[in-house]
Amino acid sequence: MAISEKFEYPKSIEGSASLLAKFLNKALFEELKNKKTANGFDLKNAINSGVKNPDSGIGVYAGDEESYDVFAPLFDKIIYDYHGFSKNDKHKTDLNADHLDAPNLDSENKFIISTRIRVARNIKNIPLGTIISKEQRNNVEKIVSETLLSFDGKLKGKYYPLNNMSAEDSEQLIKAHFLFKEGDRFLEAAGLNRDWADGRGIFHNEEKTFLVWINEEDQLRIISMQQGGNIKAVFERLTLAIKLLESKIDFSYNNHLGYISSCPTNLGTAMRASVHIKLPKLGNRDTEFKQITDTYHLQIRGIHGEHSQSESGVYDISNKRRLGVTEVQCVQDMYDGVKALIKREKEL
Ligand code: ADP
Ligand code: ILO
Repeated sequence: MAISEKFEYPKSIEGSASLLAKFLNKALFEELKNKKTANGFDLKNAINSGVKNPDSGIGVYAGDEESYDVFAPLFDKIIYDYHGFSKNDKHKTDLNADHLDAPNLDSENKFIISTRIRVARNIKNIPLGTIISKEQRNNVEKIVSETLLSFDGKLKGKYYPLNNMSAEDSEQLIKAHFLFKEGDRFLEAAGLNRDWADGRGIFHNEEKTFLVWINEEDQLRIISMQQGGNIKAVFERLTLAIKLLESKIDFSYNNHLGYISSCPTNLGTAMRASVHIKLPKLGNRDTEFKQITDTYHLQIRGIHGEHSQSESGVYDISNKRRLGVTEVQCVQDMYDGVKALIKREKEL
């Protein structure tokens, strides 16, 4: 923004269905427009993605942990709307896989193609990707990749920096659902694509069942995935990796919001547990499909991630709630919902 340009209430969000548009009225805009965090993250940074993309569902991003305090009059409402979590609530965590009740739902592999569980993490006292500097981003890459390279056993793997990867290799990894693509227009407007592809990369073990994305939307996305529907095995591997990483790196966490993430939808557990599942019959019955997913707090995505379409009746089904529920509950939501979906698909 040129210095002389005035920061005014954004007209583009009028009529938008985003949570930003729902809650940022003119009075609130005036209250927040000159506020900044110690890292210099301001309201313009926070809302730019939703302003540039009025078709956003949410429309805001944070720049650091402090953003959630400084812009609380806006963020708290968005958080309440998305997670049903209010400003006096406390987050809780449970990474004990023994607390999960999840016998294999589909041992004949008729419905579930693959299972993936990821969590986001960001390092304490380093700005989030929206305003991180190039040096800080490179430092995150160094800290995380060196830590991961010390892992042994089934988590042992290699680090592949993106700026050193051929276009063919990255395309193949993206197509096979292992690697992230360059951020879309939502991430672009949030500042998350700056200096692409420097400082970004992927660590994975030989089997590609344990993967860590470095410096995508969050500084770390820790991922456990495998073919088929053994949800418990995927969760166990993930919790092992999280515990190891947490013993070596201090992540941004507080008792109210849990793990701090750049998008408020990822706060709390920062967990998305998903299956790619074949539901060709239910997929043709929009209302009924949505009724079941709503009952179990699930989200439906296409098979190439967020904002993509389903192909051949295959859907990405994942937990929607992440804050105010434990990690075990997130996975249990997904498991219970998938069980109900398979039951109904069989009946049809
Ligand atoms: P995130 O999980 O970080 O929110 P996306 O929705 O963009 O991000 O998904 C990232 C990648 O993970 C995409 O390639 C998507 O197809 C893949 N993916 C998600 N769930 C599964 C799954 N259960 N099995 C295989 N790939 C998956
Ligand atoms: N900013 C986008 C995406 C929000 C949720 N998804 C994430 C965390 N990638 C929007 O507001 O639609």
